[in-house]
Amino acid sequence: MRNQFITDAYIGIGSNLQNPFLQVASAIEQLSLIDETELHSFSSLYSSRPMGPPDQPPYVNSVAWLKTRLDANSLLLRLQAIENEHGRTRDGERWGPRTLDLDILVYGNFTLNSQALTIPHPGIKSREFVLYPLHEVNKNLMIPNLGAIHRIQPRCYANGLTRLSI
Ligand code: A4P
Ligand code: MG
Repeated sequence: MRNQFITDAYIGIGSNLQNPFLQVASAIEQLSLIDETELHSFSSLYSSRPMGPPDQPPYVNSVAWLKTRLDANSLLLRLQAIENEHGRTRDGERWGPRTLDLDILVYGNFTLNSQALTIPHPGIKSREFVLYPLHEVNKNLMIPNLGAIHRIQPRCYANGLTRLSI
């Protein structure tokens, strides 16, 4: 559904299968084509250690800042369609390897806690591969229920997170 207002939405992008760097770059391109939505900016691409089962390849992660008139549920549907176009399957183990994962990290000041959609994304506060790129795209971001990104990010251990050169 289309909103009257434009909302700042931050999308977490992750991949660790089938050329993750290209998967993430292609996802950013696809995000720029979503209807009612503008790609404002995106972070560097980072290499990160897998969270979850350790016997999986390293991840490439990034964060995109969108300005959208779509409501959160409509935006999620667009993200899932992009995941599917990138060969995403949903039959593996929890936190197992994937070609592309797109999560709504923050959607304006909005908070929601349902199984289909939890906003802000519950993993934000402990994940270096989310907090560092989020801080890179907007150092002034206030995350509902959590606080200022410039206070949260420095408290998070970098855990070998590496910025990839393009
Ligand atoms: N869902 C609820 N809230 C949201 C939201 N804010 N954004 C629901 C997106 N989806 C949300 O998601 C499962 C369900 O969550 C969806 O049906 C949606 O309605 P999924 O993408 O199908 O499955 P998932 O991603 O495997 O689930 P989960 O548990 O959310 O995994 P995470 O938290 O996304 O973690 N290690 C590194 N280094 N980098 C990574 O990016 N990612 C993961 C996945 C594991 N390890 C990683 C990384
Ligand atoms: Mg996900």
